[in-house]
Amino acid sequence: AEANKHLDYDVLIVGAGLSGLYSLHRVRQLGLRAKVLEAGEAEGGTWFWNRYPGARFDSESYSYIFSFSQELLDEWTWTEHFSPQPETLKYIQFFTKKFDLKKDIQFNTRIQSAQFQSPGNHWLLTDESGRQYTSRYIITAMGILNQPTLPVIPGVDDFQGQAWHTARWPADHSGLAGKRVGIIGTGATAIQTIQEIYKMVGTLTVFQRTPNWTAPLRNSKISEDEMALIRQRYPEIFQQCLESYSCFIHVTDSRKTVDMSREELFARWEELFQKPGFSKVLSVSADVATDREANRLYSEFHANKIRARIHDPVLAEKLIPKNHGFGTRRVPLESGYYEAFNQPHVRLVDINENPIERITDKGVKTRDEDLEFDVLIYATGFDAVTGSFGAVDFEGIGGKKLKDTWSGGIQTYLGLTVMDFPNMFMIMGPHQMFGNIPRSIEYAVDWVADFLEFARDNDVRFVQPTQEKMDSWYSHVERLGEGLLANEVDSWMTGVNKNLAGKQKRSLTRYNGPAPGYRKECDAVKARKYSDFVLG
Ligand code: NA7
Repeated sequence: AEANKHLDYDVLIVGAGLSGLYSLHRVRQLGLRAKVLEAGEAEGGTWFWNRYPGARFDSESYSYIFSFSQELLDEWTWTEHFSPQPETLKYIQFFTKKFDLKKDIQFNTRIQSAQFQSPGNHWLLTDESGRQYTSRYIITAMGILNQPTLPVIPGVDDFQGQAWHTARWPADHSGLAGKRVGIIGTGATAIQTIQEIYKMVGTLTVFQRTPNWTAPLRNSKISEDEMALIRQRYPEIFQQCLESYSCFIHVTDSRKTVDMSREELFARWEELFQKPGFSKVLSVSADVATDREANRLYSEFHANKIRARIHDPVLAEKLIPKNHGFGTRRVPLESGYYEAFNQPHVRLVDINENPIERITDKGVKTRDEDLEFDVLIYATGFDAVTGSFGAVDFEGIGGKKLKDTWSGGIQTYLGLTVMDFPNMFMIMGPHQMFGNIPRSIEYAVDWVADFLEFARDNDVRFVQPTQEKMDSWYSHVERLGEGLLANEVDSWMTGVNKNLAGKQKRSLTRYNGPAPGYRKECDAVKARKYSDFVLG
């Protein structure tokens, strides 16, 4: 830290969501001078911005939080098995207060550029207002879904009613009562939104391009007694997360689908279907994710579940995905989504049959109809994973731009670092383990903190991976993805966003393998005392 005295900070952290908050806590524990720069007016990141009605975890609340502090686990009480957004935000506020993090967070500060300074080996960050900040290291903690994208439809600016993206929901939505509302999109966000807002609006029209698989969440309240039991079970819960493929508590069935009789199979699937949470996604046999026939059978099982819930058989077929199998895109969990469509005031417009031609001043003009709305909601997703990086002008050694480095495909080492962008660590960067996000965040932040401790003790002022290491990481991640049906489908997980010119083709976006394998690789790099990196 002596060597950094002329700099404003040892470490600058961009973003005050879970990644940034925990980074700040860990970095401060090392005695380093740190600051979090956050664009929003308060902490919470994803859980600050996404406050649409119905926003909630679809992972068990007590598995989807920080595990590092026994005190925090003891003091916090969850009231629902799948926490709604307001409670999650309160948890984050509680955490922030408990560890006195706010004094080192600067809100309302949107970083516009980040330039690596060589000579000097430090970073220079500039915010929107032109204010500058210097530090030896930077940690990007910007989130994987934080740049909302609007649909590319002519006339989006013409609409004279109220319109917003789900990630920019107005604080007060009492204005929806009795209104004629249209919603575009049927992804995870839309599914959670639709199943809530149909209860308050006058009419709801859902514009669907691709139906998604979704299955019952089966949320329930947590009593005080149950919470006491959960507290006792925390070590066991986190151990389960540690051992599982993607850090969830659900255990994959070790049997092969083809080895099971039809009776056995359907009895098992029915059992999983009745359970709360991701069991129906994660506790089936692993071959459902790779074997076409297994996947087809399981998809058909779910299609029949949908058919049983939708009164109109023609409508039911429209709501059943035909071009991608169950689990090949992120499966959100629902509470009454299908029942919404049985209501006379809710209508589905399949835009493959009746395309949207333009947004007008009064609503939406489809090929066949002129529809009028008071409110238009865009549940149209995000410029995922790399979008946060695209929003900042990252400049590395020799004026190299990060967007150029990644233009032909994302390159990273461990999903944590990039060559030519020294002293920069990414939390939830591309090619990093996603799965249970808080579990992945905790691991990545701990790994980075361990490195910073090493750097502090060994007076390291420069760190970057080599091209060779990035190439081998890319091949490793690519190899792990072979045979995954999910990688044959367009989604934000495979780097596709049809509303963005640069994201029309699939690319390698996330780490494709099991979390224990990811951690093994990263642990080995640490055990080698970071000799995989160029250190200076
Ligand atoms: P998603 O999953 O990217 O969903 C976006 C939805 O919006 C999806 O149904 C899209 O259809 C639809 N969309 C996007 N653009 C258009 C246009 N131009 N016309 C019609 N429909 C469109 O984002 P979410 O916010 O729902 O979820 C993101 C993640 O957040 C989720 O996985 C959770 O982990 C939390 P498409 O499928 O592209 O045909």
